[in-house]
Amino acid sequence: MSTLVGVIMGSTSDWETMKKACEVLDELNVPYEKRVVSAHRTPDLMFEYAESAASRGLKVIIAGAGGAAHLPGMVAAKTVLPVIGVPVKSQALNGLDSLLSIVQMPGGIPVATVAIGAAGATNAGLLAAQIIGSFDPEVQARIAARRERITADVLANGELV
Ligand code: RP5
Repeated sequence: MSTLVGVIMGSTSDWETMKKACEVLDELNVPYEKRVVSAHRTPDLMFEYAESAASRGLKVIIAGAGGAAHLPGMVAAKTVLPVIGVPVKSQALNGLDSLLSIVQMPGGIPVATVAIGAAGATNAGLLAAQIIGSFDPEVQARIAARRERITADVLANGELV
């Protein structure tokens, strides 16, 4: 299968968080690519990546960044693909800066923003897979099976003694 999801992040320092999205995509066998694309350090690359994403066959972009986290919003401004934004936990403000930078988009250019940090990155991977699953029944079936495993695990271990 061709690459369907682009996972990009502002810095290699974001990888510790963003690898959670990739782990989910690996688990669900959704083909993806991953690379550092910085809104501030490589702005031309960011525009080129966003502008060419749809014609290269990508269906969803997951973009993670921290601090002045402009990457998801600027990528969303240059593509009509759905963009999922992951606020990476920053040192100075624990990711609140990242969250507000990503979530407060002007009407007309959406970024689907998830929670700060690892849980958000995991959910970004799941959301991307769910988008792919809406037109790929095999991916959707793997997501449903994953949900059933989570539910069974809680039911099996939920009794506190
Ligand atoms: C952002 O600045 C990156 O997304 C990263 O979260 C943050 C810090 O980057 P480094 O200084 O660690 O490269 O652009």
